[in-house]
Amino acid sequence: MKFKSTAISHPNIAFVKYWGKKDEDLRIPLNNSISMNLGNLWTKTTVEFNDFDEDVVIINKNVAEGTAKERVIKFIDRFRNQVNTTLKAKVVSENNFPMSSGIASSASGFAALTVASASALNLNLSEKELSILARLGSGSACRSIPDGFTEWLTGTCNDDSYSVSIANSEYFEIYDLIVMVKKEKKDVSSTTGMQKFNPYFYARLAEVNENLNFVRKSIIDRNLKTLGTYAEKDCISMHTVMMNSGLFYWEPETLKIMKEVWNLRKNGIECYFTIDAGPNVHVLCLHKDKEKVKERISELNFEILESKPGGKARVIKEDLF
Ligand code: 2P0
Repeated sequence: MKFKSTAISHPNIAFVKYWGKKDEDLRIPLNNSISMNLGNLWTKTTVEFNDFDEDVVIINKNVAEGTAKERVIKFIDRFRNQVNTTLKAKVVSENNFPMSSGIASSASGFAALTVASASALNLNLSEKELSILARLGSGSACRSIPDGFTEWLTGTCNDDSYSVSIANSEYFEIYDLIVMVKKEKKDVSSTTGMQKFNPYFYARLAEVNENLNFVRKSIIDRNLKTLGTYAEKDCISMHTVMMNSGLFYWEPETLKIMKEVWNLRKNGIECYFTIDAGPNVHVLCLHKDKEKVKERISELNFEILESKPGGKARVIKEDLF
């Protein structure tokens, strides 16, 4: 019997953000979050359990060592424990987007690793079980398991903190234009950053349910105006919390693009921004405005990565080794 399988998954962009945990080890978040899978970007991961001498992890053709390798092996151990095996693992993973681009490769990375590992060991897991396992690797990874637009339900314990699909990837054709401000790796990781608790977390929690309700409904109604308005509000709310922990992810160019988005809107071109734990700006728009937005931002000399909504994390036939 062959214990080998390959999966593909997409990173995601949150419209209502995850920032702060009520349980660090289990990665149980303080609030629900809502995101869209980015279909044009992917991670493919092949996992094989076999009679190897040692565990090997290769990411983007480089052999992983140190903490990066340890995080993957700790994750793989959960699967080994489930089936009571001591077989060693070979993990090979590739992204079609630069790891240093500020797009969370941990989300698509752990989602693909979850689906490939479960499939390699012939575990017949539900989407909910896969999402729970992915969350233990990296919180936002649980949102990359279901299809399209997904909501991570906070839950109270390991068994009820997972993501569900609000709408599939074909339901609402919106575009994320990722404006690259800086390609270097960020100084402070999200995991470390969100541990720096401060009083503004409470202020954010007081308004986040309203943002969730509007964003969830705007996806169902296919209403970019409401989605964008509340995504911008939620992004600024999260960055306020971050800044009060001494984490300034914005660069001058970040603000320049934010203002350009407002300017474009004033001129009748509908677009909205959101920003993750980094300086790059995600500009959301409909197909009809996409080329105009791209043209204007290219004039300001920024590189753009474009994506439409993506599907769920799934097994594919082409192995990477
Ligand atoms: C999000 N981020 O909702 C937010 C917005 C970053 C800013 O989820 O500690 O890498 O592994 O659970 O998943 C990034 O956090 O953190 C993230 P861990 P993760 O997309």
